[in-house]
Amino acid sequence: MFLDRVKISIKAGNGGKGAVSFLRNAQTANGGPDGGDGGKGGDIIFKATDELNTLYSFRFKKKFVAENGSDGSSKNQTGKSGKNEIILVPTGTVLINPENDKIIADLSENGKEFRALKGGAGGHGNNYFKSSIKQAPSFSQTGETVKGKEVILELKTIADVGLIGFPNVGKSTLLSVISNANPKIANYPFTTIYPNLGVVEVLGETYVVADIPGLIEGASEGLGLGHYFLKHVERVRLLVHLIDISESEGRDFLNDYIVINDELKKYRETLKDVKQIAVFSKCDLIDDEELKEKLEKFEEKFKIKDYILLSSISYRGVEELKKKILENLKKIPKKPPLEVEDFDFDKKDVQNIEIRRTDDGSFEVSGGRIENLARGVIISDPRSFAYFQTRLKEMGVIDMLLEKGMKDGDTVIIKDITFEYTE
Ligand SMILES: Nc1nc2c(ncn2[C@@H]2O[C@H](COP(=O)(O)OP(=O)(O)OP(=O)(O)O)[C@@H](O)[C@H]2O)c(=O)[nH]1
Ligand SMILES: [Mg+2]
Repeated sequence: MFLDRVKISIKAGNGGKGAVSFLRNAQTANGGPDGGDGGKGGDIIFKATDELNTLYSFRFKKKFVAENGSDGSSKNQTGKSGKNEIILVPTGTVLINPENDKIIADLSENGKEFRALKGGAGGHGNNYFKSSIKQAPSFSQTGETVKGKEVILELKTIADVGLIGFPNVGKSTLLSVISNANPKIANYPFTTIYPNLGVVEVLGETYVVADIPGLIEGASEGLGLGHYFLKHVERVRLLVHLIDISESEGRDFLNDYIVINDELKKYRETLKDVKQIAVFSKCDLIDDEELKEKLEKFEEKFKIKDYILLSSISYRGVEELKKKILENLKKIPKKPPLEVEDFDFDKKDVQNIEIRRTDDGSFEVSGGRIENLARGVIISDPRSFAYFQTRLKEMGVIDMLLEKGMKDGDTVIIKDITFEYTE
């Protein structure tokens, strides 16, 4: 079973809580604060591998959560960091932000990694908060919590060459004779229902060929299977276009050539600029005289003299085609990875400080980091609260509130904390 587009949800680990602890041993009956920091949460990392060629496994597992950081403990021990969650995807997988359909990463090479989400920072233990005035802080900070996100995975096969043409023209048969692949072959249309990849070896060099399901008229608008799979030839450097010159299925071979090229162009304008090698398949089914006549018509109509006469049964033209593909590939530079949007899920969350005026005139502040900060406050502890206020100032939240018209005596609400602003 093949699957090449799927939406999954991912969440990095939360940071661990900092510890509140005081050193106590025989030498120091009442020692200083020694609560360690919480550990960092695990990251979400995508990694490309050639071992996979479909996103099928994501059909059953759609939720990925990295481990949370452990809480800090006494003796200044930092909590253990959460384990990263490494999600393996087939090489050629593209990550898309479902919010705007923009590409955020292109895992175009075996082993390439992309860190999609960063784990939350661990909270500081009370040791961190000791200063000349806070000699014995009895508070610590909770770890940063991170939000889950959704991401679309789309597989855009990476191959050097794409085999295209009507159904049943012999694409899979050709792939089976030139490469190590073993695709299904049968004498009916749409035998191939998902792309097959094969590695071709010729003159001591190799290249990768993708055989995609047959195209028909209207493929670019969704008819047949072709449209869905055209994305797998978007990235090839060379197209090998098979045309059944024996017309074994009763179509006109000249028209076949026009229809397929039209569909490519309709699907994506740039596909028409991809270099093509025209290959006449099933040459063994017609005699030389018929072949000659047909080739003349083709040359006359399209002004193309450069083509290959092929029979995957008698092997006519097979070696010639393999070499011709190699020659062409040498002249065409490798395609760079797709352009990606600069993207940082966490930043977006953290920087989004929102201030809302409630019905009774209070100021309600929300947003990633502020809420995290508020979680660590122990209201009953004046030192904890003072620290919170200092941080609000440092982060520019007080200025933002003043800009929004906050005055002496106004009420400010941040998560569970409500306080009155005094100048
Ligand atoms: N005589 C002859 N038959 C061929 C040749 N190549 C393929 N065939 C036959 O044509 C039929 C279709 O071949 P496939 O390779 O499955 O065709 P395809 O283009 O992959 O078809 P779809 O996957 O349906 O798009 C099979 O019965 C093959 O044996 C050839 O060169 N000569
Ligand atoms: Mg096939």
